[in-house]
Amino acid sequence: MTVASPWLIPEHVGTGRLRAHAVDHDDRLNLNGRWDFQLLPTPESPIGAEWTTLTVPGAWTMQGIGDTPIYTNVTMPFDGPPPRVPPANPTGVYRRSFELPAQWASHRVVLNVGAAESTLLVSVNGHRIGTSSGSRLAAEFDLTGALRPGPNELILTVVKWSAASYLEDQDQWWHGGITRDVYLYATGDTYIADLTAVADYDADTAGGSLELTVQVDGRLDPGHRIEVRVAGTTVGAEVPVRQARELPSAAGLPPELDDVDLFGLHSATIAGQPMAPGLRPLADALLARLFPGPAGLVTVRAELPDVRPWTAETPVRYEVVVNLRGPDDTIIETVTQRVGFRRVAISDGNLLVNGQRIWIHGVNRHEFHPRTGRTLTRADLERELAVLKRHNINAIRTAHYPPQPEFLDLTDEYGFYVFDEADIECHDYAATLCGDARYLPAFVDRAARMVLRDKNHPSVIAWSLGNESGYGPNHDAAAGWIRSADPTRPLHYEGAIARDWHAGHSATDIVCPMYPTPEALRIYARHPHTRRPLIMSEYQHAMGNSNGSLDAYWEAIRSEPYLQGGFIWELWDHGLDPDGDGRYRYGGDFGEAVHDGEFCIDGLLFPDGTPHPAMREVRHIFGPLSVTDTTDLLDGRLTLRNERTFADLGDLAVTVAVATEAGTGPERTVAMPALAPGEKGVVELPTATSADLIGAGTVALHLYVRTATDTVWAAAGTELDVRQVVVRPQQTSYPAAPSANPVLDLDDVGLLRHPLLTTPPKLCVWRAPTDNDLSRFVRGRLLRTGLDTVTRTCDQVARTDTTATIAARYLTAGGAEIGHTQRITLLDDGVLRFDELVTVPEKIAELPRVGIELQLTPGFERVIWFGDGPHENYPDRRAAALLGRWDAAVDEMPVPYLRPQENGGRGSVSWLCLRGAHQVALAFDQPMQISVGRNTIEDLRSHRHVWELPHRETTVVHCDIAHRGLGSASVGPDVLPEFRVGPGIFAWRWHLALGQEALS
Ligand code: IPT
Repeated sequence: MTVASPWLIPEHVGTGRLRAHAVDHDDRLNLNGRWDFQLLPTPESPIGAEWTTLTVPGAWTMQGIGDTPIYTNVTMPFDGPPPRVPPANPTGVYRRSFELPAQWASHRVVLNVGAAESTLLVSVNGHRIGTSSGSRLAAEFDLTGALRPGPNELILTVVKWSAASYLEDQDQWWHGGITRDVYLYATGDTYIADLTAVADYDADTAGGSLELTVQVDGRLDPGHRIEVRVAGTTVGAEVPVRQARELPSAAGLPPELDDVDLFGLHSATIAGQPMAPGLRPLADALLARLFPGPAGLVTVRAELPDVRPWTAETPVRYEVVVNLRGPDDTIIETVTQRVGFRRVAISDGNLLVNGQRIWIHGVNRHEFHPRTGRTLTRADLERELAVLKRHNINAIRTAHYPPQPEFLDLTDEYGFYVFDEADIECHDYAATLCGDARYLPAFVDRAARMVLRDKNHPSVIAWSLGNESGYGPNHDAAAGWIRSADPTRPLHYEGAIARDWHAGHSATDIVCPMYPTPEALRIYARHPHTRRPLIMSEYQHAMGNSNGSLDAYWEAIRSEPYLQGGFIWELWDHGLDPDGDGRYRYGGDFGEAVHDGEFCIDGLLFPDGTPHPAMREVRHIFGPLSVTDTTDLLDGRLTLRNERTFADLGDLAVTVAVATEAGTGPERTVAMPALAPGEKGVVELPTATSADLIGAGTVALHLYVRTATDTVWAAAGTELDVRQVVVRPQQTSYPAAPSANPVLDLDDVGLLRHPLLTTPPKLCVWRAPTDNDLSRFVRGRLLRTGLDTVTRTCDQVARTDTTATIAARYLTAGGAEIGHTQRITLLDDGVLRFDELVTVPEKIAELPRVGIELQLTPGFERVIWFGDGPHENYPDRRAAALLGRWDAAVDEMPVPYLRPQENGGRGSVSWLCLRGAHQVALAFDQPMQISVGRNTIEDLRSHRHVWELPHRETTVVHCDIAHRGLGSASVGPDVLPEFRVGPGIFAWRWHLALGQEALS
């Protein structure tokens, strides 16, 4: 049965499609590869004679066939209202032929199309087989009747725009085509159609139980049996052949029913071995007979007293082998299912796993690949999940649709808590579609098929109804379906609480707001109506140089009830690189008429998978252990706490090293006490380390936490965190070597002249706006001040041979005047001392920085600094930064955010040296925020992509007495008040040694 033009019909979800299920059939024929392809301008256009070829899976928009990607956030890429579909509607026709393997001759053959965007039509050998919509779930069709010996021709037609596109308005690229695997599988005419494994764990008794429901379909004869093996034990039960309605309603059962186990319960037996202790059929034979299940449905239950539980920290899984035996006892089919025993519950306002309140150290994760669009290999998934594990991330929201199936196999194996999200986002029509009954079938279909597919994954601990779709009856319908079908997991839906955090109970069990402030979390936690756990569905918008104050969120979360964490938005920068030339693109780069520019470049990972520096902060704040008491540090003792929920720290190796201004000393191993989850314990530092600590020049103790054993996600020795204890305040040292060129030379406007300077040390009050600075909430205050164009006027220069006092004014485009007095003194050793006095008037409410900028001639290649490092850090993102002496290439200092902006900062710097043929040293009497790079603020401001920046050999140095934090205001709160820079008087002293002989 097919429907004409299903892409036009909002009620359409599929025709001829098989029911979704959780069983994987191994007997497969892979149809991935090169397919014949043609792109039609509309679905109604006739198929032409010209075919090209295309790779399946893979979006056609990434394969140079003329239809290119479009990036929009909220806005639909075509005019509505729903269900209107634009007349120009790219339609891909995929064709290939296949022959059935000889051994499939009398088999039932099913086609699985993993994902097609957005409406799929299937025909085989000229027969119309069926249709499906929903771009992120597989569609399956029984092809058996349409197949023949020899070559068979399969045509998959994929219509890009449909009535269903309105439900797929996620903030990501619009692509077209088949983006997941395509394959055939075969079964016998009696087969296992589905499997539901509820593997429960009771933390009080430390026992597990398994309830396995097997749906057998096809020809059902008396005598078919299901046999289940788990944890070394086998349980068997007969498959009922009758429907419930066939049973007599009168008292008494016909004698033959005594032979039929209707629930598969009372005949549960242990095959071939004595019943294991604790494994017993939980049958009530009488009940089973009174309420028989439908034909083909077998439920087997077993209690397993000694299972080890599954958690994200201890992802222990067991293999369940299910055999379907024929009446003659031969095995017809074997299905293997991995299970993890665990219990998810909400109790007293806490989300519990195995009875414990857990932390959600989460990220939102889209399916993204810079070359294919969103088609990922298993190796891609492994790499991605390994990066997350290595950064102590333990939770993933599958924003905003169910992931490809293998992903959840890996999250089960690696250990993650997953919030599995239905493919529903009608953002542009959020106010209406959630209540539009024409879309009701699609809401329920998308939610139900996700649950049916993913119900057996221990990693999935909550179902999400989708994203940014308002809240209406269609949500409650989907919620009702899920609650009834799977009472073992809570529901998550942000729309239900968007207006009122205490509302929306029918659609969400978790209060899951987006982008609240840390303060709002505290208010919720203390509110008298609070009953539900709060897990932020999105926070910490990672766009560009961002993620300020992650620590402030976690201070609130760890100190208040009900708060359990959240999912950072988001994992990937969605920069596309169809040509593989490293020139990553964002919205507008494909000539889209309507687009949202760089807003898709908002991840913790660059498009190539390299972590942003913010990932260091993430890793640190989610780290497995903390230092809780340092009182006895100088006696060689520290108190550590195991920050995990389930596991001890036996899998970690801890070493310590002492940081001084001269560098970091040797690492020495710490003998760790056995610490149970949450437990504190005292560690004794190695004697030699204790001795170093009290030695001269010590500034900090660094504590390295690494894996001690190989895991699937990291080799032994992988660093998971570095903790720091600052031992004594930084001292300012003064550049030791004398300056080679001891003159104080000024130009006629009072600026220093020196052969190594291309730009003299000048006041700088501007930074290349970060994405957060450009947010509409911030830009008014920060950018409208006109600080980006200041004009310097030199009022007075008073000088002697060795001193100069320069009074200057900086007039902003906004009409405000900043006063700057610079007093330069040439010291006996040739070093220049600067005394700076900057007066920022009240008229300038906020500014990005106050500091000195200078630029050095070409030839400086290395930078050594003493301060926070080694990675980029800012005043509100420095929890993971380590005080020490760091050394890097100048070219490694900048961070290549795809849209150029302020970057590469390092805080708490007392001194830095730039080295090449010469050495230039700067030392500060107060710790400064610095940056060192090749490009000027104007370079960064005026280019749209990092790969367009001019290549320069000069070195630009900034040293700021005050520098604004980063915040996350591109979506979310601005920089917290304590990290903003406002008007006032700024006074500091620093030294500059220009042109020293290069030191080794
Ligand atoms: C939120 C969306 O859920 C997410 O998909 C993404 O668009 C994010 O914003 C911004 O990058 S919705 C917004 C109204 C907060």
